[in-house]
Amino acid sequence: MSQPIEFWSHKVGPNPWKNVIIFEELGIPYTVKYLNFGNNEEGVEHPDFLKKNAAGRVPLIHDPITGIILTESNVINHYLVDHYDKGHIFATTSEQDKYLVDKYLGFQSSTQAPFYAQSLQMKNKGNMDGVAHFQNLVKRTLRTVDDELRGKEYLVGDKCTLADLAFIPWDLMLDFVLQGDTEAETAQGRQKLFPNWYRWHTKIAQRPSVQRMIRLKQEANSN
Ligand SMILES: N[C@@H](CCC(=O)N[C@@H](CS)C(=O)NCC(=O)O)C(=O)O
Repeated sequence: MSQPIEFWSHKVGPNPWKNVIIFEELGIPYTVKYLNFGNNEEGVEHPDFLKKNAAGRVPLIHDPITGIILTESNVINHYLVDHYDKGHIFATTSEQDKYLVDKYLGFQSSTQAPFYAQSLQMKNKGNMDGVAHFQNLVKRTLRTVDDELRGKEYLVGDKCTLADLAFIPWDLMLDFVLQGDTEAETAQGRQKLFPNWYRWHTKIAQRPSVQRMIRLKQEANSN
């Protein structure tokens, strides 16, 4: 692959970092442009970027090899796997598993990401009732994943899939998302409440691609 994928991202927002994990897993070359949240020249709401994504959000990719332009982190990851997973690392072995991966990706983007994000938004606005409301929904999300993982190492089948990796960037922010929640604000608290989730999260977080993503995020934020 000679021409790198162009990737529009944000230094802190977790969604684009899901794609970085898959770039790293599959060794896909990419160039990154970090935007900020706002309508200035480098902002996601600047008219130039809104022409690329009317929703004014990152991630966005342009693959110069296929000409494909895409938004939505989970859709981008599907595209990357369809085109660049030559070793079939993420192939599922049955139709049931293929749709289960999509089920968890849907749950991640419709439930995990918005609840976690709203908990932080409420904190920024100083709305403590809102914080408590969304922190309860965050814990309900963790409870759901914990229940789904009972007796299982991974969410789908017997190997790591896109579903497992999609949860990681937001889950790595739980110390902030659940700050002030007496029972779940620490890793120890979460281990006690959600032991299946905790074991799975710890294992997935140790994958080299995830560790590399964590390092790249730290580097991006130290500049
Ligand atoms: N469902 C989308 C969510 C994208 C999203 O919310 N991105 C955040 C950064 S993590 C963003 O660009 N926010 C800018 C804004 O809402 O103004 C995805 O998974 O790609």
